Amino acid sequence: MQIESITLHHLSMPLVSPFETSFGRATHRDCVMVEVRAEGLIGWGECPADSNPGYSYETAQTALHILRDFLAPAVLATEVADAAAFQERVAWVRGHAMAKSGLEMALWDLQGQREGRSLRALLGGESPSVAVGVSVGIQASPEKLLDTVASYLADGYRRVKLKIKPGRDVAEALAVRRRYPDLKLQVDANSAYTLETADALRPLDDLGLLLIEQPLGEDDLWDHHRLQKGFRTPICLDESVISPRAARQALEMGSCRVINIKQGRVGGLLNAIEIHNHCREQGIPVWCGGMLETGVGRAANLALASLPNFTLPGDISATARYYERDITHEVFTLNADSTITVPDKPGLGVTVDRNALAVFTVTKVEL
Ligand code: NPG
Repeated sequence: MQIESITLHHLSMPLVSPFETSFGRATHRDCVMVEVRAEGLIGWGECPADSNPGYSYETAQTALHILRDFLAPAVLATEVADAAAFQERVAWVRGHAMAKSGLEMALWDLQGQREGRSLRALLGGESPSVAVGVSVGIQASPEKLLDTVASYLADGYRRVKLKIKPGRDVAEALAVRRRYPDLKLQVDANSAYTLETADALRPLDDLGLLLIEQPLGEDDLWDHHRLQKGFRTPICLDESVISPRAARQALEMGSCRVINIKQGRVGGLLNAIEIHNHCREQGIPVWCGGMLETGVGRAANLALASLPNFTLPGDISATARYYERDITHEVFTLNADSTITVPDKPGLGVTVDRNALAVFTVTKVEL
């Protein structure tokens, strides 16, 4: 594909309700949409770097910088065969996985449109719909949490993830477990504990949780191994798995028994598939994480989650859980069985609503 132009759109989108995690409270979600024109087609990619470095060192501003000054120049006005060719060309760029993933996604979208194949088909996905759950932010009190969970269950979600942090963990999980003894339930600490303070989490081991996600440092593998030894509940890694190599090492060390795959965090769909395949060979279940994506990133997550080893429900909720107005014309809804249907049109299978895009654009860079 001959790459003709690239436009970067830094967006800030209001969330339907504030989302609180151990690293902060968000009322808006930033991202950088990458628009790539080639051969009369337009491909879209979403870089999920947020306004602040609470989850990752990457921010929308660092992603704009890396995309504008290094990644886009590597492909502009050149022939790029596919996502693999792009990754080879930018392999010298250290880190900045989310920036890379945004441009890579746009190339997949272009490839799919050109070949008339859906992203699911390109990636080797199987299921036409994928099991999903909902991620519930830290609430004002355990009572408020029960109300919020009840309303998501009324919406049809059949798997719930609770955000936790020190002091807002066991009582909350216990309250939900008592009310819903059979609910598929898991917790996510986003690196809020140390090996020492994680002792407070011990009662969680008796709650029949699907998993405990990223309790310790975002750069840690070894202490997670030590923690996992003392827990029957699987530890799941998110932040710490930044590449296929990190995934392999985490499994070799016994740092976790489940992996959350986010294509943005690992540098794109190619790396995500590599991690998926390795976990499958090792008998390790994976699930698709979410970063409050717009309809563009959500379409990519759905295609990815249709691969066979995504055996646990993903953090891929319906559009209405995140945004009153999204930037895609397509709106994702929850099916009665707590699944979402994977788009089957060519490429990502979604179209961007230019009016909505303009409403949420903070900065636009045309290259
Ligand atoms: O459904 O997209 C979703 C949100 C799932 O909890 C979720 N994401 O730590 O995994 C996380 C968290 C997150 C949100 C991380 C935004 C980074 C940014």
